[in-house]
Amino acid sequence: MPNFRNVPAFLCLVVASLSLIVALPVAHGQTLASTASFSGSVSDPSGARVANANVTLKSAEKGITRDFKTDAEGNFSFSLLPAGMEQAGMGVGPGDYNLDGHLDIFKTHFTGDTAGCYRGDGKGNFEDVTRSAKVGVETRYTCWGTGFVDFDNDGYPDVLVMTGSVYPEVERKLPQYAYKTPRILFRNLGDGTFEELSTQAGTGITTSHSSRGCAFGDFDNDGDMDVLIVNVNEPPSLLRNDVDPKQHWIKVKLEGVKSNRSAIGARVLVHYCGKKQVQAVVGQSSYYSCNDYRLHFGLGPVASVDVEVFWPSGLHETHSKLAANQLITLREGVGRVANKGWSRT
Ligand SMILES: [Ca+2]
Ligand SMILES: [Ca+2]
Ligand SMILES: [Ca+2]
Repeated sequence: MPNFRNVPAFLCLVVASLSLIVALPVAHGQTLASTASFSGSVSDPSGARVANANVTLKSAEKGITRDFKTDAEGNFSFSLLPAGMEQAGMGVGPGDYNLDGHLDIFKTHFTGDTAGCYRGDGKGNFEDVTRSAKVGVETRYTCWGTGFVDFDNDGYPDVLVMTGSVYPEVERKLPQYAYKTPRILFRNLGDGTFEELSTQAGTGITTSHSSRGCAFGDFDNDGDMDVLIVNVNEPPSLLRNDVDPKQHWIKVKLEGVKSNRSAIGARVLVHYCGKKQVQAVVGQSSYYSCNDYRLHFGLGPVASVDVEVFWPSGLHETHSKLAANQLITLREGVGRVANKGWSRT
């Protein structure tokens, strides 16, 4: 069970960073009229080494999610995600909630609507599994930053969602639409479904704020994922997560050589318990935020894992029997190198 507590937020300026919004006003001859980009996520769900950009746009009348696809020359075309659905997209995060090695997408929406969970098939196609994954139970809040992160290190990525109304004046007339609202935590049950944890995950979750972006990372390097949250007109929240230390984990940091040095665009596949989880190194995430570049995989009781790296250059490397509970730094074409800025042994 993850347990989040607020800690003094003086570190926030070190950790927090605003990142780009994917802005694609014209996509290869197709015009997007009356839209505004809120957040985006660029990844390569099909492994074809051409990126897809899942962009949440809010039009003048209705919010629409566009799934941009690129061809080998870098030209974009777009389609709705999934076809025909219109929702007020806010934040978006890629991850692999069902451990099939294919990137999935979690996307947040306005109050009165469900969040969206889209299961990828590894070929660039996504199926809306919001209902079957049981994340459609929560519709009370306007939702923003989000992501698939394994907060309890049981091996199954969970979901955390930031919330907060847009208009502070509304609650005076309509008290059911509070300006400050609690965070939402969905625990992955490992069978393709989630359960919402409301009061069980600590005061960092239950305390109300009007939050927007969030960045996931392990700021205290103790092997569990913490969260930095940006709030409107108040200090940020830095939530320290405390979980069962018996659960294992591994972190993978990539250094590109032929690829870009930050390895943005790379995919890492970790094999454990007969399953495989994929994560992508992305330049932006959630909502106006940027996560820790060290990819974190909860492993449950597993003591060692096999790791595959798909570099943006096209190089595919495999590293076998890596022990759990450590950071692994992998340099493209070289292999494992010494960690930098990591005191844990
Ligand atoms: Ca998946
Ligand atoms: Ca979990
Ligand atoms: Ca931590």
